[in-house]
Amino acid sequence: YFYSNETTPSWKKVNYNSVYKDIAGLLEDEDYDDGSYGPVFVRLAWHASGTYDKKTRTGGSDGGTIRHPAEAGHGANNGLEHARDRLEPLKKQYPNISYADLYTLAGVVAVQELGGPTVRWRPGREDKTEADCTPDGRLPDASQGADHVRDIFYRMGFNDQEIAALVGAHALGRCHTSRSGFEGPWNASPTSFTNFFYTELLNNTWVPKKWNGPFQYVDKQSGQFMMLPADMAFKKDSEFRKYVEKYAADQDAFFEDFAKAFAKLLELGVKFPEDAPVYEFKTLE
Ligand code: CCH
Repeated sequence: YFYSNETTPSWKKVNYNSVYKDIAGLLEDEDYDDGSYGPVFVRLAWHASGTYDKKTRTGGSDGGTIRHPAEAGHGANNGLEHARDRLEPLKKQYPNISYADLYTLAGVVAVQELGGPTVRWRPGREDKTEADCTPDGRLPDASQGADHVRDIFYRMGFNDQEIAALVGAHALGRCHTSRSGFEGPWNASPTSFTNFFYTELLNNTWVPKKWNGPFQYVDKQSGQFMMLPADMAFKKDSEFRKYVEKYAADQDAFFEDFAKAFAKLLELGVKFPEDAPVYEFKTLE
């Protein structure tokens, strides 16, 4: 490439609208889970970002360190290889995109293409080495309650309203015994981004699941849907519950607040280049 300007940073050489379309093309697969990689893409973007510690300004999506065995191997990240492996061909196709940008963008594409709100996103994260991986234990433990959830998310810099909005992502996907030990989807439409996490949480009677696995809840009526102990904290804790009731009653309010909190999550600790543009991608058909 005789004419390429060597000083152009690699993040500027990527057509992100094109990457968006290609990620969207990887979502559907009738042989995977409920037919979509979208939920596990959202979980990958969140776990890549949710290691942030505002005090030490370490962790977060910058660095793309979740791809390194030292971090990929944290128990909370079990199963995320399915998402990374699915995205790997795009890293080959667009060698100038950082893993950190690719993984966070995949979360944005999944939210939008599964029917959720538009999420503002910026490129410019840079990949780092295995030495930059965060220590284990920064992501939430699903068997715990409101105090633990607050400790984890306050450490990132979120407030109760933002935490309650973020957990609405549990409208998507399911738990896998082979990954977390827990089992089942949260509702009947795990490949659609909806406010059903809140409506199911409030409207069902949740009873302990009778099994040999870790303690979790199932809905009394059908036994098909699940809640984690940490999910149930959003019903029991009166401050969280205010927002659960609001989002259950008002899907637009949920979409607006989720979009803001999710965009913030994906940017925690990232030092963006000054000229990095903000994208608001158009959702495809
Ligand atoms: Fe989550 N989540 N999450 N979660 N999560 C799991 C699955 C998904 C917790 C625990 C679990 C967020 C917050 C929390 C998704 C998005 C978000 C699983 C099952 C556990 C356990 C993993 C498995 O077995 O495959 C806990 C605890 C918290 C907070 O306290 C936030 C925030 C987000 C995104 C904004 C998505 C999506 C899934 C489904 C993944 C899939 O593969 O279907």
